[in-house]
Amino acid sequence: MGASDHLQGSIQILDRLGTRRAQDEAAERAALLAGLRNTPASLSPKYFYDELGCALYGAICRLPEYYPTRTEIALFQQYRAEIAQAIGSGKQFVDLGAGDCCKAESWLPFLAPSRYVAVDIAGPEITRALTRMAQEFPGVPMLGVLTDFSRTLDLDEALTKEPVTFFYPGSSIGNFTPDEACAFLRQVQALCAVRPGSGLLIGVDSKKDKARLDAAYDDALGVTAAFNLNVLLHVNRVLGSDFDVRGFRHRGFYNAEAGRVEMHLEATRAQSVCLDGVARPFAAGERIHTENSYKYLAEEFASLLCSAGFADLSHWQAPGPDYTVFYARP
Ligand code: AVI
Repeated sequence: MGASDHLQGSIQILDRLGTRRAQDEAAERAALLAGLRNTPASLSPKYFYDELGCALYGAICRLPEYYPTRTEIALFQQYRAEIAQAIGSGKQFVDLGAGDCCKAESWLPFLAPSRYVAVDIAGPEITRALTRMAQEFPGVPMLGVLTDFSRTLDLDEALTKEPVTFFYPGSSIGNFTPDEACAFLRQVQALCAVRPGSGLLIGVDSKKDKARLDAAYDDALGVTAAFNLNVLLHVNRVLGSDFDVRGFRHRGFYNAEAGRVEMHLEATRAQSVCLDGVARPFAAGERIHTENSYKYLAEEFASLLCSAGFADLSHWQAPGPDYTVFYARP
């Protein structure tokens, strides 16, 4: 274990984030500043997930308008036995973007994994969740890997040579551009290819009518608005900037031409924000692009998986088809 790794009871935590942050904190900061100074301004959606952001995302998943989570859960419940049979049991189970680990929890009794590896950028949340998981599944060794896998999936060291089931639910793949998604899937494929018997279980949201997608990302209670605006508080802590949350409003809508939902923060008035000692003026109506959420027809996503080197695909679909779950093998 490295200096930043530690044990908590039967749980091991590998803090790749701490190690990497120490190495290139300056580069992270420079990239964030450059994005905010650009016209149009943008930032990486990974800044959504501070403690409050994780809690707000948990609340989004319970909203009546936000159908992806409950649609995926229903799909998993309906086809659990069939999917579990396709995957097989006794493998390492790697939960990408594990969060509160709730999505993986229901799979453990069916897949009887040799170990559970929760990978996430959010440290406090993963430690809390693994403590709960360790009590629920005392026979399954638990490993938490704190890393930002939107850059590289450096998991080789954390995995044994045994087969792995990668689990990437919630259509989080949609938060990458299609090119980034392909590059990410290639990394997963490479980790699978050297461990025969491995595969990827992934959930993907479908293209659908604009009204449903608009509502899913701009809900009546304003939870998604709070989730989006909270990124400014997080950025203020990271950069020491002085964004005024009340000076921006949430925008979330489906861009059918681009096949993606876009989230932006729109300046409600002309204002100036101090970014690293330099004023960044925002005109009234000017936007910061905070997130893309790409939506895929099943055949589009199947072809993306094939481009990434996966050859053996099975899929299960929710009515509509609103949502698709794939199990992909090299
Ligand atoms: C995490 N990710 C899959 C969510 C999505 O739907 O793109 C994040 C989110 N953004 C707004 N609502 C939910």
